[in-house]
Amino acid sequence: MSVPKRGHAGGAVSRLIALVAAACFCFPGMLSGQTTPRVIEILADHDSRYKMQGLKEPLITAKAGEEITLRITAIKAKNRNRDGSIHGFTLLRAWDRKPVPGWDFLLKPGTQEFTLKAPSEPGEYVVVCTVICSENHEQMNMKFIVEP
Ligand SMILES: [Cu+2]
Repeated sequence: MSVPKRGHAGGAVSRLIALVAAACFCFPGMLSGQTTPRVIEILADHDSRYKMQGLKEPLITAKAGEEITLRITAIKAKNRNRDGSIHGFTLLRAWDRKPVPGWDFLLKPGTQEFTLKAPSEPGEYVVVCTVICSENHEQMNMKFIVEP
């Protein structure tokens, strides 16, 4: 009686599967082409200004459709909304002031994160505050450039 010897081949296959599984587990981004979204830190400050560390004028730059994480820290100016929001963060297309769907946030005191995709249309955008946070509310805005 001869028993078919499939042990070797089976072992090799299962070792390969284990290796691929380990690689997927350890480097999911490498295999799927994904990366962790870039984190962009923004301060929505008590003087009704957006600020970004190291920049004289705050400016967000992203590739069209790039996934980014906004980490926004909000500090109260003078006024808050009835719902407790102290600043807003709404993205408009600079050329026609149309809001970008999904890019409309009310900020509570403290730090909050939003992960989302940059607009797919390259061009100049503007972030505006939507809470009447102080008498300087109107100047609370910042540029957002979407690169092709
Ligand atoms: Cu504001």
